[in-house]
Order: sequence, then structure tokens, then C-alpha cells
Amino acid sequence: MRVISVGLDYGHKDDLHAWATLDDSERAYVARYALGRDYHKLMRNRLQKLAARIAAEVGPFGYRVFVDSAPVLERALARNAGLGWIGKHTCLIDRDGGSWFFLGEIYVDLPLPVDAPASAHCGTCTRCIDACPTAAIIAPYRLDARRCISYLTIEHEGAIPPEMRPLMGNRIYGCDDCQLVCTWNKFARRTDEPDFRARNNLDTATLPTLFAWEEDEFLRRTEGSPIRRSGHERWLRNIAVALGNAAPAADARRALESRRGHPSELMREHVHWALRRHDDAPHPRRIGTHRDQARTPPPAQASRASASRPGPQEDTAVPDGRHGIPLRRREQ
Ligand code: B12
Ligand code: SF4
Ligand code: SF4
Repeated sequence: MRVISVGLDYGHKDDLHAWATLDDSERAYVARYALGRDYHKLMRNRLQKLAARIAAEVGPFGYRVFVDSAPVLERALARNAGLGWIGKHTCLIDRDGGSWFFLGEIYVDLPLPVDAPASAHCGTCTRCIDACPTAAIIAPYRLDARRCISYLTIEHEGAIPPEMRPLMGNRIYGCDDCQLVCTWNKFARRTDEPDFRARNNLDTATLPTLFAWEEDEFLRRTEGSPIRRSGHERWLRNIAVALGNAAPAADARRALESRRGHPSELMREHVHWALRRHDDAPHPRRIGTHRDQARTPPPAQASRASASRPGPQEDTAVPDGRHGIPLRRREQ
């Protein structure tokens, strides 16, 4: 048996836009991968087509397609297939493609030649570890999923641990910070895939706007989106946390007040927490920035740097304050 490992780019054109949203506590941040159509079906269809094309060339063969659909170690397989290396943030990165791509596989019974694994190029860089708002990357290549905002906002059921809430800033669905700071993503391939374009203005929407969606509207608007799977209650729960982290403003308070009497106990608790944050913070709360990180001296020389393509070891510091992460951990 052999595994054909495939990457599908989802990177959006402009990372600055992502930083601007993270900087603006009135707006909602949705992970880039979830702005458009759910990738699972799209990628599975493409892999099926690829299998059909192979069959047209070599004749019928046995195969099975996977996209997150079974306990498959997708990153390890992709690394072994030469698609990239597993970065310190634990995502797969390619020198030319960055890390904004999904993974999928076709298991085949064809005697294909085996590719060589990709070599690693993180060097001494620690940007992703330093940038993680919740310190979820507890050591290079080790993620504590319980601290990861992606897990907390997408997978976690029930109440979000109160100590994690202030660290989440305005991230309401998934998180990209560790990838946004990664130097290799400066060169990431961007996608023109219309299906991955932002729907419902999810890349610019304000928190009160999204908080106002009732369940039927939520279901209608998230049709075909990965967001739908988490359900309306979790959606509201996450936005309540983000509204609690927003700079005090009449709009945020009004939105929270409108859900004070929500039938779900979970929601009421999160709304009360958020309102308490506003009561306790009469002055505009300082929004944390990446300033300190941008000022960190560039990591020391690592292996193979390309002249035209600076690796993480070269100075990639950004202008002060451009990379904002609201409410980083030291600001609790
Ligand atoms: C669970 C999961 C999560 C969890 C935990 C993530 C984690 N880093 O552990 C949460 C919800 C936090 C999460 C978040 C995200 N995820 Co996710 N997630 C998965 C999922 C479904 C399973 C991963 C898993 O736990 N596998 C089981 C463990 C045991 O395996 P593993 O983590 O891959 O690593 C082990 C193996 O590689 C093994 N190993 C390594 N080498 C070798 C060699 C040998 C011989 C052996 C035996 C084993 C071995 O050791 C590793 C450590 O135990 C995968 C899809 C998949 N099926 O792989 C997507 C996946 C990893 N996620 C993906 C994405 C896009 C994300 C997010 C970016 C989404 C977002 N923007 O919010 C974030 C990124 C967070 C981060 N920094 O990693 C993509 C990553 C694409 C890429 N370029 O790498 C995947 C591959 C989905 C996909 N099909 O595209 N995710
Ligand atoms: S996705 Fe966000 S919370 Fe999770 S490890 Fe990356 S930066 Fe940290
Ligand atoms: S930010 Fe640095 S350490 Fe993290 S994955 Fe990218 S190159 Fe590796």
C-alpha cells in the first residue's frame, strides 16, 4: 500500500488584513480556513477526481480517500511524503507554500515510488511559541490542545475555562496567530479558489452583528461552512467572550444585555462574565500588541537560508504595533 499525500492551499491574499482585525476589539476574528466553504467535501471531491484520473491512466485500482475523516496521522504522512516539515507550532510548512494549506490523502494499492521526507527549517526561531496568546505551544513541536484557542472555540463543549477567556481576545472561531507570525508564510502560496473566499463578510464583521444572529439565521448563513458544525450556542458563547474582551463601548454592552436572559445557562454565565468585565473596566482596556515580539532580536543563524527567501533566522521584524494580539497573557 502507498499513500498519496496532498495539500490544498487556502491562504488569503492579505495577512495585514488579519492583523488589522485582530487589532480591532470590536470586530470578530475567524480563522482564515473557516472564512469560506468547508474544505472537507471540496477536497474529498478533488481527491476522488484525482483517483479517477489515475485510474484512467493505469486502469482500475483499489483506493480510499481521507480528509480528516478517520484517525489518520495527516501531518506525519505529509512530512514523510516530502510535502513539508512539522513546524514548532505543529502545523506542516513548505518552504515555498508556507503552512496555509489543508491535507488529504489517497491510500492506494499501487506500487508507487516513495518520496523522501522534507527537511526541517525552523532553525532557532521561536516566533510562534512567543506569539501564542495562550501559551499553548508548551515546547517546540508540543501543543497543549486544552490551551489552544482553536480547540477552545471549535471543539470544546461547555464553559470556556474563565482563566482562558481574557487571553482569547476577539478570536471567535479558530486561531491563526502562530501561523501569521511564521516567516515562511511571507512566501505562502495564496489561493484564488472562489469557494474559500469569505462569506457573510466574516472577515470584517463586528461582534455585535454576529451576536445578533438567531439560530435560524446562523444555520442559513453557515450552510456549507465549517462553522455550522459547532452549533449556534457555541458560536454565541465564543462571541460573548470576545465582547467581554472588547474595549468598553455602548454597542458591546447593548449586545450583551440583549442576551442576558438567554434560555441556556451556559450562555447566561458567559454573558454575565462579559458584562462584569465591562463593569470592572471603566477605562478603555489596552489592546496588547506584538511590539515586544517585533523588537526581539532575530533568532541566530540556522541551517540553509536562501538569499531571495529569508528563513526564520533572518530579521523579519515588522513595524512596531502592526501585529496586534489583543490581551496577551501577561496582560491578564
Ligand atoms: C485534533 C486536531 C486539532 C487539535 C489539536 C492540534 C494539534 N496540533 O495537536 C486542535 C483543535 C487544537 C487543532 C487546531 C488546528 N488545526 Co487541526 N487537526 C486536528 C486533526 C483532526 C488530528 C490531529 C491529531 O491529533 N492527530 C493525532 C496525533 C496523535 O497525531 P499528530 O498530532 O499528527 O502528531 C503525531 C504524529 O505526527 C506522531 N508522529 C510523528 N512522526 C512520527 C513517526 C512515526 C513513525 C510515528 C509512529 C508517529 C509519528 O507524533 C506526533 C505527536 O504525537 C488533524 C487532521 C488529522 N487527521 O491529522 C487536523 C489538522 C492538523 N489541523 C489543521 C489545521 C488547519 C488546524 C488549525 C490551523 C485550524 C485553525 N486555524 O484554528 C489549528 C492549528 C493549531 C496548531 N498550532 O496546531 C490541519 C493542518 C494543516 C497543516 N498545514 O499542517 C489538519 C492536518 C487538518 C487538515 N486535514 O488539513 N487541530
Ligand atoms: S492556534 Fe492560536 S492558540 Fe493555538 S497554538 Fe496557534 S497561536 Fe496558540
Ligand atoms: S514561527 Fe518559526 S519556529 Fe514557528 S513554525 Fe514558523 S519557522 Fe518554525
